Amino acid sequence: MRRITLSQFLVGRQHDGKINTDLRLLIETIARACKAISTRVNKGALADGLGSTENKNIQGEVQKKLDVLSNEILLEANEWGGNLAALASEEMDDPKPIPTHYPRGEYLLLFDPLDGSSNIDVNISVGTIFSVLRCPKLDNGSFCEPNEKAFLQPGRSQVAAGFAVYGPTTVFVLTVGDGAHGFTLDRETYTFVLTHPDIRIPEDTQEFAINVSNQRRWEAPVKRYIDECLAGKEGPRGKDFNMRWVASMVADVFRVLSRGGIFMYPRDAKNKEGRLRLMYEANPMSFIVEQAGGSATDGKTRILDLQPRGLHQRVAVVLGSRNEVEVVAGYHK
Ligand code: AFP
Repeated sequence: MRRITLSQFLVGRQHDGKINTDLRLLIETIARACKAISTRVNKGALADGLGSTENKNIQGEVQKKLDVLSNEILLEANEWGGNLAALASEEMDDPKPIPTHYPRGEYLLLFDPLDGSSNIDVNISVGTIFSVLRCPKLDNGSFCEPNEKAFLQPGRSQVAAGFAVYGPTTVFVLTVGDGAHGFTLDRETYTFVLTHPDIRIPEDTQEFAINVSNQRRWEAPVKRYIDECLAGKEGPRGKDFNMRWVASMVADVFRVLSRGGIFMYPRDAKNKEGRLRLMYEANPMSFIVEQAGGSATDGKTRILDLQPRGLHQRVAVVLGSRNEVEVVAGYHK
């Protein structure tokens, strides 16, 4: 049976009344930008795309050349479509309102243009993560000023979210609130084709993902959980566990979506708020994971229920196979 393309999938969702034309155009535009980023990432050292710039982003992290380029690709692709009020990015201190010489629309777009960029120079999978919110409206029905405050909505307000993982294949994973679906880039036709319809995360797992080098800094519930995984069959869990850690959230989350698992970046003595960013990493990934039947918490609270305080705030993340996330949440109680 012929597979359908991302465009056909989105037209279908529009016919079902799930999304409107503006949101369909927005997602198509983001996917087209991800194709352009994928092409640049795949060129690697051949295109002088590796290495770092001299400047740092608001996180105080040295910006890789491809971080900056990926951000520019997403900005240029999305500023003229007439469906956005503003954009926000890990690579930009403040939100960027759509320039006044372009029409504005009802959506707010947030993205991490190149997640896992510390892996770029060593040829390990990286990706792009995005989240779509509605711009709040004033009582008279006009849009609020699309400043930082307009973006500070809990993750459950997202209308769409997704990510592209640039790995052995480029896969675009999307949710518009009715399941999570994966589209593989067919490089012959240069179109995204539906290859992973209605992704379901197994409720149980024997595979955990965490950066164990932080172990001495973890809080007690995390220490207990990982110790029990390491104790294996002879320990309280009564089964052996395996470990994976790519240090690219997009790659680790795609693996969890594909075969189950639990992904953790907990808060610790060094990363007191956690390391991952709420608005454009944890929220979109949590939306996708929940739509695939998994769950996502900061240890105590469902991530999608967290009220953001700042555009670049960090958060602890425990997400994946529902029953395993429940074990960790139970230890935090
Ligand atoms: P970079 O984009 O700076 O490489 O960070 C990637 C990331 O935000 C996320 O994708 C990884 O899961 C996590 O950080 C890796 O953190 P560690 O380098 O501390 O393992």
